[in-house]
Amino acid sequence: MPKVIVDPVTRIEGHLKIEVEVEGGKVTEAKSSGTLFRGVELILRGHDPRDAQEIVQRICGVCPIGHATAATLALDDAFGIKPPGNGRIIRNLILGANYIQSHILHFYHLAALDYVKAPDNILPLAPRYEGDYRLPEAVNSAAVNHYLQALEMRKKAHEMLAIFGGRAPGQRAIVPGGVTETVDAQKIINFKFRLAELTSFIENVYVPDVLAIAEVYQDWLEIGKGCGNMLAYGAFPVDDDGELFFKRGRYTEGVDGEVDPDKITEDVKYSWYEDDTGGKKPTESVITPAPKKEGAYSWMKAPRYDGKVHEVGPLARMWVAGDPEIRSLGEKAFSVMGRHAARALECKKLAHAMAGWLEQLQPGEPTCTPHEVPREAEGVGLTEAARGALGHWIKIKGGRIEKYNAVVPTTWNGGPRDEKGQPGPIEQALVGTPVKDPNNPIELVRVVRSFDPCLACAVHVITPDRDVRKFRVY
Ligand code: NFE
Repeated sequence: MPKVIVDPVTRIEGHLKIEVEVEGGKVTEAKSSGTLFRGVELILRGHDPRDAQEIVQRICGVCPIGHATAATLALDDAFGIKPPGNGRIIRNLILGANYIQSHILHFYHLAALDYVKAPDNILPLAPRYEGDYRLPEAVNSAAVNHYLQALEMRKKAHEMLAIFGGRAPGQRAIVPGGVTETVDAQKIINFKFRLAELTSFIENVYVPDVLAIAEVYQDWLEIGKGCGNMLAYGAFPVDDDGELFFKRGRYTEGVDGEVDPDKITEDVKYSWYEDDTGGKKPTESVITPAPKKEGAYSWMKAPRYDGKVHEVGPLARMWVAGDPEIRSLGEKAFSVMGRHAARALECKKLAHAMAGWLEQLQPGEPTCTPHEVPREAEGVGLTEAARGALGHWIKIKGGRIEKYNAVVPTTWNGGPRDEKGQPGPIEQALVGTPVKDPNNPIELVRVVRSFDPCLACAVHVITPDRDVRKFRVY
């Protein structure tokens, strides 16, 4: 029974190792392993709580806004405050700009080269896995050109973010109570023309490219199903009562349901952390590293909802929102191509909504609610980073951070088995995947990359005594 190891999986963010058993040309067992430890929660201890939204942005350079948003929602909750309308909208626009940049990045610069045959002599488009490139020549060469155009588009998305965020990617505006930035007509116009250009790219290039690839690779609507359970915390509040543009909800064992944050747990039985008891609530979850723990194989934890495995991300968001285009695919949506389609269609939907939010800004009106830092408090911030459900939990004691925990999208999707032995979503999605040539396992990376994993979010610091292997870069 050949064992195939891909370590590290390239063209994702951070360091992920995939190990699978292949029998009869198909994967029979899979292990997903995060090979770094994050540790940012330990750094936060003892800090002024208002440092949280700054420090957590260092978790990841791709989704710092998701982390700043989750942190400020946790602080808003702990401080008992809400942002004024302008503050809420600017937070949405900054987060939305980051989504657009991130989704374009994922498709063109990380995933597309699994389907688009790039010229062998152009770096960084080569080297890559061989075989199974099926696009008609005209579609293929257009997609190669779009790879370069997409770099320009991402730059524009960063510029758009910086109009209200001060800079990108690590913005400086989002704070408890709202944002530090003010609103004026010039900023609205500067944002508006960049958003229009990005929307045109999304509608006329990104979505058509994804659909063209999906058309030719239709078999990938049947591969990489995963757990089939979907979870979204929801994001982008559209009014002061907390109505969300991306809905909160879940789909568990074929049934739609509501989300009760009390049912979120993290299991560390197969993770390199002290303690191997069952799922603990994020406020009680252990973050003390135990790199020599017997049986463990990942620095990622295994988050569960009501003890069950759930996938998070654009597919989960579009599915739980009942998006007609995604729901019309039926369970085929739970697939490699389903994830790419959901991400592109969500990007279009969000860009349109952002144009409307921009119109609601009130120049000269306040953007932040004044507040005091309490001596003792607890808070929870649930949002959606580009890659999925993101939660931050904070406990304040003596006016300082006593405990902090971030449960991130990639630990939901890429985490290991739990106490009951249930594999995580990526592990489940890999099982059954055909592998034609174990020396050239393009099928495995197609499955993994469809989830858009980010191990920087999940984990951070490498263990010094780990074996360093010889590897090929694809
Ligand atoms: Ni590092 Fe992240 C997003 C978060 S994924 S990219 O989106 O939160 O774990």
